Amino acid sequence: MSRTLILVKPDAYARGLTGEILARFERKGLSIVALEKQTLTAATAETHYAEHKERPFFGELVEFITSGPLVAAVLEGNDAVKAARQIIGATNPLEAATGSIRGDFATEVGQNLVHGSDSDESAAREAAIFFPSL
Ligand code: 3AN
Repeated sequence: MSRTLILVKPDAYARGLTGEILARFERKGLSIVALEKQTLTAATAETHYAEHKERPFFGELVEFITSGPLVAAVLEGNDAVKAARQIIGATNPLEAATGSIRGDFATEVGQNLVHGSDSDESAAREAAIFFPSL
């Protein structure tokens, strides 16, 4: 068993897709270990996205992720990072497979609904940002 950190980003929350998205992870076999609605400060967002600091879209990314409430969750299951990323789909929603969250519900890379950790190390680092007492 391993864990991953996912974010139902502000676009998904505003569109009322939180339940739909969480249900897909649960149906895959991932269970919810921690779950909380949060609104991020710029400082927290910059910490979370630290690896993208030099990317041209970093400012946009921070602005978007702090633009409204999101739902953070720690999920647990067999190879949780890989399982969650399969459910989420490719970064660009227009390249994401039909049946994935991004493939089914999004068209823009800047508003791609969900974040999922990309490794076990990232999952541990990110879970500590959103759930420091876990
Ligand atoms: P993923 O979320 O699929 O792991 P990353 O880690 O490459 O993708 O990118 C992190 C986030 O940065 C993406 N979820 C997306 O919101 C944003 N992003 C990535 N590439 C671009 C881009 N070319 N333009 C705007 N935003 C981007």
